[in-house]
Amino acid sequence: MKRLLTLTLTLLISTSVVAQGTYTPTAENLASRKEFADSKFGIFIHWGIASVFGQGEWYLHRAQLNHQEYKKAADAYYPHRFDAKEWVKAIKDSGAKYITFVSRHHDGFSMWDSAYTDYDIMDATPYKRDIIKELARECHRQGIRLHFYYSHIDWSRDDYPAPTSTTGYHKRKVTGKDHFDGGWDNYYKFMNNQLTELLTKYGKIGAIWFDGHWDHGKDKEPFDWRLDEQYALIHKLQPACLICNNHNLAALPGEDFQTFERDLPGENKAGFSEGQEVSQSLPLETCQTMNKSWGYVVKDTNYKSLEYLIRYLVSTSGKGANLMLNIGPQPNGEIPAAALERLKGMGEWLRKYGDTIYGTTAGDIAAQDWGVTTRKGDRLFVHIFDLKEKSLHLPLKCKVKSAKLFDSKTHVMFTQDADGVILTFDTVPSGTDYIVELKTK
Ligand code: FHN
Repeated sequence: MKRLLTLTLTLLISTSVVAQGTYTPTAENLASRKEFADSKFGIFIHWGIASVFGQGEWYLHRAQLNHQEYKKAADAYYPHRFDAKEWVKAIKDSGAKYITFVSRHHDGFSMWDSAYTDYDIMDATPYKRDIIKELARECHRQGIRLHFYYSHIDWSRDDYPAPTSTTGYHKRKVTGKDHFDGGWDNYYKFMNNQLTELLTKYGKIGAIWFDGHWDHGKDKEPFDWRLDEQYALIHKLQPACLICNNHNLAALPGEDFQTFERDLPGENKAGFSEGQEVSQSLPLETCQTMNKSWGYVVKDTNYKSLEYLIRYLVSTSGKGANLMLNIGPQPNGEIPAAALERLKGMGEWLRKYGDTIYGTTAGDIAAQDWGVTTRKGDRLFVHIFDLKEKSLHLPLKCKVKSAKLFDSKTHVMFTQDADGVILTFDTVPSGTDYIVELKTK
């Protein structure tokens, strides 16, 4: 019997893979992918009732709380300083081209007026303002793409298949239940109803960014998330809406770009991307925190320096990927001052040097100790972060026609042979990013 069940499950999963395998992106979707790939810089926003505790978005799980107790935070959530106009302006001024807003994280709280739950901003809080509606209106008005993060996990609902999941032990412990009540089918319908709301009530949405697939990565029987049907629904509602899933795997059929958590594509310093194959055809993205946390953590004032963040953005572009940098707003609705300062600094830098970042593809040379390269048509940008001498050898295969400093437009001396190009400077390059522009054949 068990074998028959396994066989049926395997068949079901492979059928869904075949169904997903037939996905052909529409022309609008391809145009949207191109716009996304060219944008290079986006902002991630982790915000919700968890911010009230100031302990990050995993607090419910990490502190082993009963979700009924945790839910009481909703009644204390009154972000009276939230101003969508100010948020969007600060983010636009940073040079970011898209915002990915957490519509519902693993705690299950919805940041919009959802007809499918009372555990949302309108019904469960005294604030009673549809945050997503206000944010969407401003994004559309100020002209910046809006993406939604949507959690596949739900630590509050009984119909989320928690028992077999990696994070589910907490729910079992707190509730004493080892089964789920409403059933997976019910939860799946709930998610699709919510996704339909997000894609029909708030205008054009640039992407849906899923998270939580990994929660069933270690199930004894492979878990079928029924992504094919869910992805098809999204593409039917908004064909240009891109789909991304932070599952730490190679991109699955139906997905339109691939994301990497806290790592550049192909690297695994943070430990989420082990063996994760890098797509050769889809746009790529790296998501990274500004301090060490996603959601607001009161004691985490450990922000990365502006210089570090600029170099990280440039290095991400050097890999042909976008950088999505995270902000965890405070419970009162303000973006922390340290984050605002960094947004301002990124904007100032991008207004001067954005031409070497936006619309570029990966450079010709893999990242080196001294820096990285980015390319736009016949222009190759050499971004020097750290060089100890006045000359730099570039193992280029292409022919260089001219070399000049991006800033001052002064010519840089160069020689070329079969091994590549040697640039010679008057002084040792210094600064956050010393950029040389090469015209190549
Ligand atoms: O569990 C989440 C975490 O809270 C956060 O949202 C990050 C963002 O990429 N994703 C998950 C961890 O992989």
